[in-house]
Amino acid sequence: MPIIKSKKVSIVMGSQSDFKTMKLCQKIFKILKIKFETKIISAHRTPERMYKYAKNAEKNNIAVIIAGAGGSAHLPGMISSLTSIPVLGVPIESKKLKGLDSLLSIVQMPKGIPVGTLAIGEDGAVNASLLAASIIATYDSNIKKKLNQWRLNQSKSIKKKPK
Ligand code: RP5
Repeated sequence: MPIIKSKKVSIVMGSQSDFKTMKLCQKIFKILKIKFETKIISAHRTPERMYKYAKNAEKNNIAVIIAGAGGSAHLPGMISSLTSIPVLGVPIESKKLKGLDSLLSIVQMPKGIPVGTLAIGEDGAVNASLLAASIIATYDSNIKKKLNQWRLNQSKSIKKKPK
């Protein structure tokens, strides 16, 4: 099997408390049979872990990084500053500002270092996974088939009339 096909998605998050949102990414990748890893990496609590992780991401065969963070959410941007692997940011719904703080911190990256920002919370986690799958589908026809089937199933599940 060519090496390119064995690439994985890396799901990272700033805290254990983010996992209740970010575990939805795992669910999608299991359905689509995409390889993934899951880690807690905090930009401010474990900066050295973050640096080592981002610097080794290429070597570790990571195709896409999904980074979830809440509050003053600098994790996705910091990781993106250390690697050119695409980084998708999931703003975690914070207690005090309902995730608006997380959203603005992630989406407002100054030009030069991009982060693809998704919606706040669970919708963002699911869509980040589907977007990661779309990125992988550009070079892996097997994943493309699975993703298209998933979308078709979703369409079929929408009733024509409300009850
Ligand atoms: C951020 O602080 C994390 O991403 C998390 O969303 C937020 C709160 O973390 P805990 O206080 O729950 O560990 O770094």
